[in-house]
Amino acid sequence: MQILCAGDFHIGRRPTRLPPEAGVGLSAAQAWQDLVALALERSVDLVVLTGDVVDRDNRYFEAFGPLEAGLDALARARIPVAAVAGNHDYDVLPRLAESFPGNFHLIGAGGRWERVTLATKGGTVHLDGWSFPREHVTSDPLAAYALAPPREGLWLGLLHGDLDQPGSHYAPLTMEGLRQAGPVAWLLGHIHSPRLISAGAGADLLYPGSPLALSPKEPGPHGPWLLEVGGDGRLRFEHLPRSRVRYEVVEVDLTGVETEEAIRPRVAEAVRERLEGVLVEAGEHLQHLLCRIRATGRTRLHRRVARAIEPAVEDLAIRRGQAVATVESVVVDTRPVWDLAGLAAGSGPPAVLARLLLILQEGEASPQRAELLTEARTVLKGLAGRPPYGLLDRDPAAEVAPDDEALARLVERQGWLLLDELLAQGGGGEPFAAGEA
Ligand SMILES: [Mn+2]
Repeated sequence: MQILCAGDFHIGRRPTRLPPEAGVGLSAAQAWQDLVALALERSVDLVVLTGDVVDRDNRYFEAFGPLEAGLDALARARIPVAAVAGNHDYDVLPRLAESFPGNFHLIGAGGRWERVTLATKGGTVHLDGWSFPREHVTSDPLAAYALAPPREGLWLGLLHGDLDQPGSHYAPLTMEGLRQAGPVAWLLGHIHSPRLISAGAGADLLYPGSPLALSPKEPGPHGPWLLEVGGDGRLRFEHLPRSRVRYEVVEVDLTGVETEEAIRPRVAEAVRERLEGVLVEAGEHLQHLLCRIRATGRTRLHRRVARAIEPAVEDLAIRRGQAVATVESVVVDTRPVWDLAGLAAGSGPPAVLARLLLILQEGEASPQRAELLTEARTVLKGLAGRPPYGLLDRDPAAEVAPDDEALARLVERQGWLLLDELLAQGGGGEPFAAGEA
């Protein structure tokens, strides 16, 4: 048995931050049409929709035509559709169900648990579902769930709600409650980032996520899921990353960049690399990759990066086949390069720190450097395991016995960070800043 599952289309919406010249077909309505085409192509046994298929703000204008056309095509191919309503389409989906009696099953209308049993060509499936009766629901719908286990066939739960957010106004659910309720898997809606929770005992939980990526807050792959029931009766989940739009955070290390003109090629290279990587996964389905650039590294341009980088990359467009990658926004997280020699000649804590950093830059033969590292090693040993320094354990360079080079890198990095702090507190350290013409 093959089940195609998706939710949170929000038909009526377009992905945010797309440039105005972005291609047509980058809409939630198109993502629905793509899902229908895929269901027909694979000749699946069932399509499951987990709510918020239609966006509340735009519900009648864009949604009805494509939804009716798609449901009509699925009905003609005898592929049933089961759905629960979410907080956005609690009023639209029941009306749609009336137009498609027999093939479109809205389960649990009005917030009452209901079981729909379907005899598909791949076998019998029982779907226990609950639909939003109104926009806000502040209690866990599972509290009223009391359907008895079916005698045979696949047993699935279908629900729209917020997971492990106790104060949520959108049907707060608990992982424990769902996993112990009875069905072998819960197909969920509301959270737009795809998430499969499938370990240990208890039901599998799947948030299929929105099949079209809609916001930079949901980076990474998006697309429908294919559920397959194997011979052993267990479910297998396959994510199909078919979203035409994708958001990615791309880190660009500006270390060594000395001029404003050198920023753009550095960003372009990183964007090109990411586009090629994403295309390996998404293939011909990807049309637009929107990159959030996070500029990092230590550069003499530090204080000019924020001003220079956005105009330098706003019209950047890297093309590969049908796909284009552009920059959606920039976060600057670079650090300055300080003039260590100038600082070391001064006085106070920054001078002491600058002298230490200069010693660290000396070669391995330097006795001063060796002495410093021995001292650092002793201090580090004393710190390891003490609660406030637990984070140090996460640093691969801070393992129990780092070698001299790893230790030098660790001390140097911490030294630079401390120097940034000291100079920022002391009024910015303007007189010491190097290369800030
Ligand atoms: Mn929702």
